[in-house]
Amino acid sequence: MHITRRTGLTMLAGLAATAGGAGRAHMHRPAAPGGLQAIAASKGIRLGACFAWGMPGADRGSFANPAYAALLTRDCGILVPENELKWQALRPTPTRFDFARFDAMIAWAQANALPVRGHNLLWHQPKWMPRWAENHDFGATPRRAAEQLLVDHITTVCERYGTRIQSYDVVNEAVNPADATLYQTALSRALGGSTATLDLAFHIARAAAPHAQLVYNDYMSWEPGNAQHRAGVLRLLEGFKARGVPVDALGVQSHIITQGVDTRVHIAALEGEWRRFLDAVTSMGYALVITELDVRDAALPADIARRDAAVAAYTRGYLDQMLSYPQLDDVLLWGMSDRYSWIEGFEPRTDKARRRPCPYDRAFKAKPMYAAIAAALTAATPRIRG
Ligand code: 9MR
Repeated sequence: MHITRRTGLTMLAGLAATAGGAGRAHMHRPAAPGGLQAIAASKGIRLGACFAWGMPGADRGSFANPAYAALLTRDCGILVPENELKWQALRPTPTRFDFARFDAMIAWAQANALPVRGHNLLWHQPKWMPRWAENHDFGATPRRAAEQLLVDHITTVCERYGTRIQSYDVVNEAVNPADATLYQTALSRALGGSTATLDLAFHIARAAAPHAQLVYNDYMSWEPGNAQHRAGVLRLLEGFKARGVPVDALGVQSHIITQGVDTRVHIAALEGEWRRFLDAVTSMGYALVITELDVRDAALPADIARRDAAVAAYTRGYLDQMLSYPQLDDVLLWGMSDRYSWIEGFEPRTDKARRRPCPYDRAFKAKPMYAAIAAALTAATPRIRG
């Protein structure tokens, strides 16, 4: 089955979930001694992180910042662009693609034999689409025009990077946590609805990147308040199966939120429902990927030693749960250093203390969270690869 850029949904009708996907071909890079990836590799796991584009030497979480690059090459076996593959970054206009930044990132990763995940092919919320896409005139045949836009976008990206990208977040955050329904965008309205849009995105991705693992990525988590979100995601995953949509894995973002210093008590309270959710996901045949792990510490005291200890314990408890699933091979952090974490801007602490969500602090010194990740990897059962 080959989908050209001219192919629309009509031509995709009846398309079965084609073979392929779930490509687990790993690029083999000897892990740096003493880093997290060295431990992960001994278990058949990959540990990774997001990274950014930046001017050479700029103070950013970028490959071009030697201090950050050193953490990536020391601890990682896989990377993901934090922003540079999103529509907002790639698509300045309906007709143009701007690949310059991501090209530079993937070139650096390749030169260091680090595989890169693709994040993402469709962030299915109006506020995360480019402004032009939300105001787009889909013309006299809106459905055809919308299909064309989606086919063009996904095919262009997948064909450009070919087998250099082995795993894509095809659809990101389509479920509204408030009521478990799917968001609508201008694109999905023109295309005939959210379900048709998400299904089409996966079909196009499978056709354009048949080697790649295709992931639905979302932030439903284990803390209280996520029940609706989890239910919506389960319903979506069930629907994909029922309709034969080629989705290989659930991306569990894992922006986890500490509940207080008594981490043991909190984890004990959370793990039952969380396991029921993960059991439901994996029993449908989906693999799991931790795509964006970091820790929100608002519920913890400002005192750094106490805060770091609780963040570490919470991370360890979470990873122990997650790594007990043999369906989980890849664990990616949403940033290696507190210095560049998105959380500081998104959710500053009321006491103004700087957030500490990552394994390294602002001076690139390893924190207790680093040791917790190392310990969880050390304790993990080795993965058996076919
Ligand atoms: O960390 C990202 C931040 O720099 C961006 O401004 C933001 C909007 O593009 O996206 C952040 O990353 C998000 C990711 O793409 C999807 N899951 C939630 C992440 C944190 O908001």
